[in-house]
Amino acid sequence: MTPNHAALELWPAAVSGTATETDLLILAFTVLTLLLTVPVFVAITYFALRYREGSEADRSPSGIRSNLIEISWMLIPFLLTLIFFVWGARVFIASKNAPPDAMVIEAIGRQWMWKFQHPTGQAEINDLHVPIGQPIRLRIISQDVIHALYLPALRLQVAALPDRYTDLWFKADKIGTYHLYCSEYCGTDHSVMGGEISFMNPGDYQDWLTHAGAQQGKVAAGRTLYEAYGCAGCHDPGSAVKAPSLAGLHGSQVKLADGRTVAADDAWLREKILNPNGDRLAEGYKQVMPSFAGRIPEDELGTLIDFLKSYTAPASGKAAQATP
Ligand code: HEC
Ligand SMILES: [Cu+2]
Repeated sequence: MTPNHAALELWPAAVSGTATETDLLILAFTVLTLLLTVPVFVAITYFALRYREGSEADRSPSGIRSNLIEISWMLIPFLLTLIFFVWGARVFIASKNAPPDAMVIEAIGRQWMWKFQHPTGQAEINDLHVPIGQPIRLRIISQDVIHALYLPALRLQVAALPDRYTDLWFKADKIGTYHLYCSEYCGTDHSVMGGEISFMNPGDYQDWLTHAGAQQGKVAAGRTLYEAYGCAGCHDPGSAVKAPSLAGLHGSQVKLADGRTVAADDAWLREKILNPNGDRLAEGYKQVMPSFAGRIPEDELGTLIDFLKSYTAPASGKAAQATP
């Protein structure tokens, strides 16, 4: 697909409701700013000419003293700009809270490329294909320095940080292909760290997925990693090491040896795997879990966490099975 961005555009295309609303917000705020400042500049010019040195203008005091005028010139612009505070805050908060049914795509920044991984396992470099009409959440992380994922057609930009997940979500409603960029200076080839995002009809997206290679699903791939890195050797029932079962762990509350209780979310799992012996020891267990920092690459870590997320409590007696 060739990108359908014109060489010279006055206003970049907007492909989601949020993007259109962001434009409207900026436009309306610009108009308000003009309404509030243009009269001031016109008045300054007028008075500068009318009362210039040597003019015959009447300079006797006008005698007008009105509290009403004083209060209203301050209060009305204040209230008008406050509307934009509320409006802007609403757009911002909505853009931070993905609907729970959003499809999650992994985005990993590294010097100097973006890697995207679809829930069904397909991965792509620099380009991203997504279906329209469906909420999509990008779970973003960096494997080295700070990057930022910038999607102008969606009016969204989020930093990609090492060691911490950030996210953004959108629901596109127009098909098309647009630029995506890294917008945080990240070294020599920062300027070429980018590609294209294609918004496709759901049917075309399915075709694309098939085309991109029907690979092992992410959960199944995660199970493979879970075994390959030896997690299963300690954590599965029947192991010689006394280690807690990880089935049903994601989303639960975990008791730590130091008495704290933490929520086992993506970020916490990630920290636990990379640095298990910091201050994250589980209550009633010994410090035997090795650190996997530097051993598991970022994309595999994401896959592993996806597996743990879907890893439910085992049926009684038999080994735990992940729901693919
Ligand atoms: C040598 C054995 C061993 C290996 C290998 C191991 N773990 Fe652990 N793990 C433990 C033990 C023991 C604990 C409990 C003590 C602690 O919190 O460190 C634990 C705790 C955890 C916890 C916290 C569980 C809770 O209830 O607090 C998570 C999550 C975890 N491991 C994930 C993994 C993953 C993922 C891997 C593979 C990449 C892995 N572990 C590899 C032994 C191991
Ligand atoms: Cu970058």
